[in-house]
Amino acid sequence: MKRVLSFILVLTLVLAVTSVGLAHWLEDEYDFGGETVTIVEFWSGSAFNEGRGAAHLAAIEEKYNCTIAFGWPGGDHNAFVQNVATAVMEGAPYTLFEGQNQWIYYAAAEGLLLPVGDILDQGYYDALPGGVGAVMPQHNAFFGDVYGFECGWMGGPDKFFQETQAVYWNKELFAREGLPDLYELYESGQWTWDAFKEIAIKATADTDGDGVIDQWGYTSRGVMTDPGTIEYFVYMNGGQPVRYEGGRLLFTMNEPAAIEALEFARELVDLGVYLDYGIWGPWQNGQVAMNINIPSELYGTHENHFINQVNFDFGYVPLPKGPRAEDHVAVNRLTCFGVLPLTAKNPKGLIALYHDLYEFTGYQEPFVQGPVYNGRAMNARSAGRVEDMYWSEVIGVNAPDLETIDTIMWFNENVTAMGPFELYFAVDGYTQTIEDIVVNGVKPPETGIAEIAPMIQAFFDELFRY
Ligand SMILES: [Ca+2]
Repeated sequence: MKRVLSFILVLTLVLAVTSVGLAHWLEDEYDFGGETVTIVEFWSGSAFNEGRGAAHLAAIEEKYNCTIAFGWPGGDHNAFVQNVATAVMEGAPYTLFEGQNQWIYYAAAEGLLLPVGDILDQGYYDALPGGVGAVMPQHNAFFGDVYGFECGWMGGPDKFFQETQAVYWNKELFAREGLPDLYELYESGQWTWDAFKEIAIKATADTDGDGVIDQWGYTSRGVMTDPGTIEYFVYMNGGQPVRYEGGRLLFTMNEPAAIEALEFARELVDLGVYLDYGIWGPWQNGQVAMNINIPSELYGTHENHFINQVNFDFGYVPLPKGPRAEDHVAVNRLTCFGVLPLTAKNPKGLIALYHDLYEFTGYQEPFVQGPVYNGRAMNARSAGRVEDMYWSEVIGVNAPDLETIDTIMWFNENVTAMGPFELYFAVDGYTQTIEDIVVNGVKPPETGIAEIAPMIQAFFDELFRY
């Protein structure tokens, strides 16, 4: 009996070793026959201009028998879609793009992208560092097809919650104005829109008596008409701005949770407790009680690393919940993926080359060098080290208190992807509608949304050939 068990054990071990030993297609050899492979990426290949980067580029060109050229994907969804469309029209066989998820939804809706669901097998996801492979399938699918493979820009252990918002709060201002501790409110289940509004009202003041308000309740990452600003409030209230139903993408800003969110935002503007563009100077000057913003502003490079450039104590608490919500939300608006135009040939080879190229650059020490704080981290397969560095050095060094770490860890475990809501920003009149409802207060939310909704739904239906 013992012998049989041992045999089974040995057999199991052999099988295990064999399955690991089988080369995944990422590790296969690919030959592009001397052709040009074009990588359209956010830094236009600047990592490979000189030194180690240039040497690495040359080695990859030799390994894959190709010449590598670089391009830039564009600064918004229009430019991105246009660039992908151009590649498709030219029949580009060896071009790949980095893009933001919201742009990718658009390009996918236009039928410009090659679905890669059959290619991104479990072995692919398993090969990605940290928890990225486990989370990615929730984010890279669109209307039942998979389009995105892992992309270095905006890669990092925080890849899927970098753009998740929460509330930075100025503890000293709160104490000075006799406002409650937001961590205590959150812990006791009282961190609600009512509490948020009440605090914002009490914090707003003319502190020097010159008749002009110089201290505000809150500011947000974007202005009211920017993608995401209003939508975060919709999610806070248990709603969604768009939803799939029976194969159709529905515009759902006319539903009660969303209408309430618009009403709430309008009320805050009306009360004068909200400040446009307050996330930098006014926050740093201590003139804003609450700053709805993203975690990566806490630990970015100097150009966007502004949240903790302050001389007061502050904290970071999840967003308050609206009256219809059962719980607090962590939703992520934005992340990035690599995609292939519909005309791509040898997709496995292109994806393997891409990962090979970004694996061993100077960005390998992403938290101490490179143009972005975590630039190419996710392509480094030394995942555990990167993840450890993220929590111990990036978050550990920059978090102002332990509760901030709790908030960011809560993101890490609970974040869900926002749907493709940014598509409706392409509809003429949408941002004006939000402006009229929230900023100018000249239209009730139901009226404004009822007027624009048919246009947006028709746009969706045409885009998706429903
Ligand atoms: Ca004043």
